[in-house]
Amino acid sequence: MFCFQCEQTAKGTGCATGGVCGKKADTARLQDELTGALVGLARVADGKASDTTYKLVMEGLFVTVTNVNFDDAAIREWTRRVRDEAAPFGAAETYEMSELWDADADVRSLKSLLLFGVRGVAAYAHHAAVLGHTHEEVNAFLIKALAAIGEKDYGMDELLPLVMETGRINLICMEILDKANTETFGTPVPVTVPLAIEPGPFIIITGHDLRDLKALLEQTEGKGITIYTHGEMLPAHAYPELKKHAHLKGNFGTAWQNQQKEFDNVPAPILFTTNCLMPVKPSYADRAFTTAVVGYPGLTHIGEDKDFAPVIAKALALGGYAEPQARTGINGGTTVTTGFGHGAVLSVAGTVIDAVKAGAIRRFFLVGGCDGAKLGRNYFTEFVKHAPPDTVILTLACGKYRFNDLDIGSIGGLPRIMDMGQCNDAYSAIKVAQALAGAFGCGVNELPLTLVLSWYEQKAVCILLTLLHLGIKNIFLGPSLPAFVSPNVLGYLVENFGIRPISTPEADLAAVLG
Ligand code: FSO
Ligand code: SF4
Repeated sequence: MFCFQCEQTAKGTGCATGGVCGKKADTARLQDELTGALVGLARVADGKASDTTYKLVMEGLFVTVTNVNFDDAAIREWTRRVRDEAAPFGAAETYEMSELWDADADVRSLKSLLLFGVRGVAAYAHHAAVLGHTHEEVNAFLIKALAAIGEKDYGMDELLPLVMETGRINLICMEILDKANTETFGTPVPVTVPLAIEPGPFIIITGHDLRDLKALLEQTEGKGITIYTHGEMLPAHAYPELKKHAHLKGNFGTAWQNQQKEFDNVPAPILFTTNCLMPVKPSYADRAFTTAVVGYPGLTHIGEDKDFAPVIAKALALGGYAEPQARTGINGGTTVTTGFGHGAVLSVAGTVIDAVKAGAIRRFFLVGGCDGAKLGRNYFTEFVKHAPPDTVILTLACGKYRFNDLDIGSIGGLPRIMDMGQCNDAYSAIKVAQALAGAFGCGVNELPLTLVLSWYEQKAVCILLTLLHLGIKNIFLGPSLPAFVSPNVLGYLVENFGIRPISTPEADLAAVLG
């Protein structure tokens, strides 16, 4: 096997005998086969694809994102469906992924950026699609990008523009997902979310899919079951159409990499709607459920009918805790806040602008992105702790669990930590930055704003490409640089966008604040 698509890849170069994520060599080979089949489909379906083709492409790409699907049988079935879809378009040649992994360093780097980028885009497109929102340009680009991966003669000149275009397409994708979420569930409002668990049967729901949460809330209504969000599901508490369900009670646990420890010994089922799923321990395998593109051998999978009856039955059988459980976040806090999307932040834009003009807010830091297991990720906690009191921390995605239970005070009535939502809500950060730039009559790069990003998997790749597409410079990136960025490609990114690896919180803060 060969895989180097995520931040925790072995030795910072590539997983070759088994994944650090727990992916076995056979599964990696099947994922490559699926991707090769998608490339083959794209090469014959370009210009002829139907909605069924697009849906399959979206799912096929999403399935291979890190920590989504470890189920060989399910992956084989997707490959079969992709090949069947390709058949009527003509004889699809098989693309061997080894061609990509063995290619010249720069071609391999750019094709990887393209592939991993569209895997991320496909995940967001999938979330929008299940809410009825699709975009022709996004669909067509997924096909175009996959077809390009199969082009043997493509070099830097052809691939670099496609990599940059991935950022533009992902911006469209995040925009339609924002529209899908807000039109379906309302505009997020700031909320304080408890970390305690109430007595009685409960269900933990994790991942990014808000539609699944809505269905679960409806199916558990009046059954004496309470619902707790985990990981990237936390921002759900801020959406009016979700928070109106009184049994959506609070948030459980921290970021994805702690799940094996946190899900142990809990008298409740866990529903995985998307990544990040870690190899499931036997101690909770009988109460872990998957749905949509997520899969793990031996777990009960909830199908497209979204009938969560088995999850509900498990919750009732386990019964939950007899007594209330006080729980805290990583830093000892008992609550967290969320809901500071562009709707909420821009509704107080006047206050924000006045605070900047008066010097009460010296700088905004967007400290966002994925969490992960590496020790160096403590950087992000320390960065927030060391940020001076006249700075504001905007955050999003699962990396926030390092610091979102900290109370670092407020400025002029605005909390100093504002959670904008999931990783895809990077769109909110972009909207806010563009609105502030408009108000101050400057470009985004001239704003008192610094981006300090943590990456882990492929959705972070497409978000980074979007930020580059928007011309955003001097982004701090950590905890380490992607293994799939070749020295030449890194040189291009540094020269044109000033991307810099994180160093220490103290040094980076000093470099920005002087
Ligand atoms: Fe985190 Fe996992 Fe949302 Fe990722 S839960 S790491 S970038 O899937 O998608 O932030
Ligand atoms: Fe390794 Fe990451 Fe690939 Fe898993 S997803 S096999 S950890 S590079």
